[in-house]
Amino acid sequence: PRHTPDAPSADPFALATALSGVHLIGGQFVPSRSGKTFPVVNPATGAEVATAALGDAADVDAAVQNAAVAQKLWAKVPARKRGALVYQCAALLKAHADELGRLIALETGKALRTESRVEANVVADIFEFFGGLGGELKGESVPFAPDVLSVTVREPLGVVGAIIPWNVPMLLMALKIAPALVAGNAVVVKSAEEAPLAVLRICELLNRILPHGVFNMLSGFGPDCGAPLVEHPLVRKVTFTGSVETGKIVARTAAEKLIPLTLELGGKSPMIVFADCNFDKTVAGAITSMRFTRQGQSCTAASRIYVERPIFDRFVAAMKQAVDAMVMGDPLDEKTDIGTIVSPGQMEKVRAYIAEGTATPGATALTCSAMPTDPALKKGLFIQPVIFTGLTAESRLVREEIFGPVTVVQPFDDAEIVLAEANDSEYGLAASLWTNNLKIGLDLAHRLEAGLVQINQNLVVQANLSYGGVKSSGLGKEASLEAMLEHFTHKKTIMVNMS
Ligand code: TXE
Repeated sequence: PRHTPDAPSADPFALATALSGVHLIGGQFVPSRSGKTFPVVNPATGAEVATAALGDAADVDAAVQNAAVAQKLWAKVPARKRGALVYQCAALLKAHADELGRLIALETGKALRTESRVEANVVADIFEFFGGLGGELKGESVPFAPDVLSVTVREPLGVVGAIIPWNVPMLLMALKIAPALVAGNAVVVKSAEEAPLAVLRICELLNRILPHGVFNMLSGFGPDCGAPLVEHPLVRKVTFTGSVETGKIVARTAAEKLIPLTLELGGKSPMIVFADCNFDKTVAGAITSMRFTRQGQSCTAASRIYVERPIFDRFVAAMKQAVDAMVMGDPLDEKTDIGTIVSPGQMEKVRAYIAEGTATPGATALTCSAMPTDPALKKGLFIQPVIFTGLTAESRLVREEIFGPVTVVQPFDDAEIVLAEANDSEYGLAASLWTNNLKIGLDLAHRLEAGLVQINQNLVVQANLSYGGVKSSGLGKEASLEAMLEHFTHKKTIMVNMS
């Protein structure tokens, strides 16, 4: 029995309490087999707002076994009917978007107006898009011989293990489970330890529409709950978003089992600004591309900005002025532009990079925006955004993913040299180019090593556009029809000899 409201709740604190201490397994909200929980903390105050069930291998086994049984029945539901049910979920998610936004703001510290509510609306959109694609799970008739009928059909993979991070957990979960379900798979999701609540609420909503057991949600830590999920013999596909380091661990296990894998592993995305750009739009684009509103905790954050020398000084000054005007404060306050860092561990990581950059000879650190003054937020994980100049290509701040409100701006004189610098990275997730010369823009867009290149804009992930990186940024694609077909089904050939 649950004590969560059917109607959308305006009080994220009450909802967090009501969602405490359970996994969702086989349509039932159950505590961990061990009975253990862990705290969920509001990063804006340091206060515990809920507990989450602490999952381990026993919970994983229960969830996967349930999913395996449900999947057999779910695969027999006609594909368009599966899609129609997923489409129906979109309406319910839309009705709860504001509530989900508040809940994710509470547990991750992402500002409600600029980030959290936006994410909640994208989630509904993803369910709507994939819900309409049931009819696209079709095969081909292949010419072979006059008396042989040769066709291909798309079949589900079975139980999918989905592991998600904390930065945009609702969106990343939706990109995984909506196409997996429409394709006829069952899913077991392992939420991120920092953000187990909003995704659990989503599952609770889905559980009102979809057959019990086709999706299951476990909370817990990586080695104790994520690893057994990847290792479970009945899990036939893994889809993971997180760090490169953990992605490699997951990939090793998937290789041992010889199962397909999708990985989305972050980035160090270059933004290249030419002097002929629309100056004001490009400055605004730099602020949104860097996702200062999410404290830079974004895999596509424009954390390396290259600006053509004639406008370099003016551009850096305008960026600083724009970030200074942003309000850092309580994530749940509608006036807030910038919320908090997600966890003390992440805070330490970001501070270490800032200290290293500040101590680098020749570097300048422009600290922006003002710390919140509200005494209730004095334990909050706030970091003032920093714009670095004067760092060289060898600096760790230019090479490594910081996942914090830190960007490095460098001048350039030559398009070929800046292209080489942009490509000189282990990552290849996203890039953007800002110029009114489309000839140069398109030429560089083709030669940038990235899964996504945008010219004169920087939009967030779209349900119908393929998304995913090259190099260490990942394997395979998410979003789009192609992702559903290529990553959540296999193509079976059936031949009938009619002679
Ligand atoms: O990542 P982890 P963390 C990057 C970003 C960030 C860094 C560390 O640079 O600073 O990673 O973040 C689960 N088997 N990104 O520690 O560890 C874990 O419980 C199976 C970029 O949060 O990769 C969580 O659910 N699962 C990224 C998920 O993996 C395991 C988003 C991600 O955690 C596991 C997040 C294991 N052995 C961080 N160990 C992006 N691509 O946007 C952990 N997990």
